[in-house]
Amino acid sequence: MRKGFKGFALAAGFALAGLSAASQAAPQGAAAPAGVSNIAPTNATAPAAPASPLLAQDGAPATTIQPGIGHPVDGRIGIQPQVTTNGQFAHWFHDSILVPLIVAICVFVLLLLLWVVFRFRKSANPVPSKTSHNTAIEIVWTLAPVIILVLIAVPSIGLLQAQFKPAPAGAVTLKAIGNQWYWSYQYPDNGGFEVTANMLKEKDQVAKGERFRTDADGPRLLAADNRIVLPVGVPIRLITTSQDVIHSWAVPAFWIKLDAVPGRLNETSFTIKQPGLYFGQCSELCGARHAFMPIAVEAVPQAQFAAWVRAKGGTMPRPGTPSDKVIPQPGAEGSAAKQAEGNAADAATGPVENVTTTAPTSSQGATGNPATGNAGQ
Ligand SMILES: [Cu+2]
Repeated sequence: MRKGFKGFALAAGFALAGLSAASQAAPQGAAAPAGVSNIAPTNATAPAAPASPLLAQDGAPATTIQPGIGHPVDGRIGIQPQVTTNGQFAHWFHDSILVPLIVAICVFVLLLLLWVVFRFRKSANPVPSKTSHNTAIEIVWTLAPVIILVLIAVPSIGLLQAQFKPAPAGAVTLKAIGNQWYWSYQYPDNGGFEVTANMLKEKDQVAKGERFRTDADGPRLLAADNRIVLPVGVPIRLITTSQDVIHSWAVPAFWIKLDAVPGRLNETSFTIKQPGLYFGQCSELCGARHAFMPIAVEAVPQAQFAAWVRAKGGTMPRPGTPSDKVIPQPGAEGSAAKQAEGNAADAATGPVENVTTTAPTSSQGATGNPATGNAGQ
């Protein structure tokens, strides 16, 4: 709670500052909120980062929403367009194999029923047949479903296997930690910085001066104050765990839904094929605000990812070097809050790049909507 109040106080401060500044439509040059920095070295020395919702937390141009990709669409039926190999295969398997098969079987059974009902109705068939067995037809109606199921099982089990394939060497590790009711993220291979993502509330739900959702942030209930950034074309090792109850990290466009279980690490891997903005939600009933812990992922080219990592105070691992960073489990001695000291020490001794752009690691409170961008509107 204390953190929440602190966040609110900051928000109010920004609101006052914002009164004299400008609205979100203000041109480049408005004052940047504290804690926000640019990733582009060219902007590094410019103190004035525009406070716009079109910019990410670190001041970089946020990926904009692509129509129909990475988020649900009103009235659309079917699976979201997929941007991973497994997702594309599953999409094809569902649309081209399973649905036609199910429709064909349902139509066949329906026609059989209609024929039986009509042909053998009492008036047309007053004397019922005494036949009780027909070996040929019994073999057919046993074997046909077996063959269909075996044919489905082959690609199905292959897909299941692919979904649990361990990430290859050189993968970027993303650790997603479920909390009631928000997500926190760690990048263990990139210096271990943390990102906390809370849902952005609507304008009428926040106190004056607090940040609220705009269309640039994403759809209602899906927009998060901090998007996580992942590189395109690089395998991602997703590890999930939880601080309290079981959550589930799910992004439909990635074909990923992985339970986050307290005291346990679940792992899967995927490779995002196309840059964009992808939204998901916690998909395990986890309590009162289960519906309010969205996931927002920006998939960007590798160089941009590296710039974002550096802006967050992290480092890019050297090729072939395994991570030597040990991140304590949530709640353990030395976790998140106590990590700050260590990060400061790392920053002092580690490779120093873009010194002026190094941002503090993000670890705002669970309930704070930090004031950036549209405060005071
Ligand atoms: Cu949850």
